[in-house]
Amino acid sequence: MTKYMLLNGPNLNLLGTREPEIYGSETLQDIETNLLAIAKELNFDLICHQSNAEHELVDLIHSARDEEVKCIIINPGALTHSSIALRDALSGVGIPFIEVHISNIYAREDFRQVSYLSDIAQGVISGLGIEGYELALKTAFKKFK
Ligand code: CA2
Repeated sequence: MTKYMLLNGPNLNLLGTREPEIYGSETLQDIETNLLAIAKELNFDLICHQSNAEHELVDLIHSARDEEVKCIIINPGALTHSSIALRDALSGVGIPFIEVHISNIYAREDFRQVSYLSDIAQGVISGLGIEGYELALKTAFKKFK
């Protein structure tokens, strides 16, 4: 069965608990439940992980190659703006990935307007709220089988 991976980075486990004006009121569990329901309906596998640790995200990206994941949907959190390690991991495994941000990073602080990943991503979705994850997953299913 075709397999995809959803990765969420640092602090995204806090979704729904604080800053609802920026990130909405739904939890990461709500997001994952919704995406897993889509996976069931469309008959594909979805592996979901969140980690606050950069090295764990790197290891998960490496594991995606062993698992023959066809596309990674990743919200790298604040690591977007700093992590050469995540960039190297994603380019190293050579699996297409879609970068998702709940907020519009281009309408926020200057430091959030720099992504170390966007130029090697298949696409970037930023500012569409949690709908962005669904859009990314459905696009992955259409494009990468
Ligand atoms: O907009 C996004 O999805 C971000 O990737 C979220 C990151 C932020 O550092 C990026 O610049 C943009 C932060 C995630 C933190 O999420 C929280 C949720 C609720 C309460 C506190 C933090």
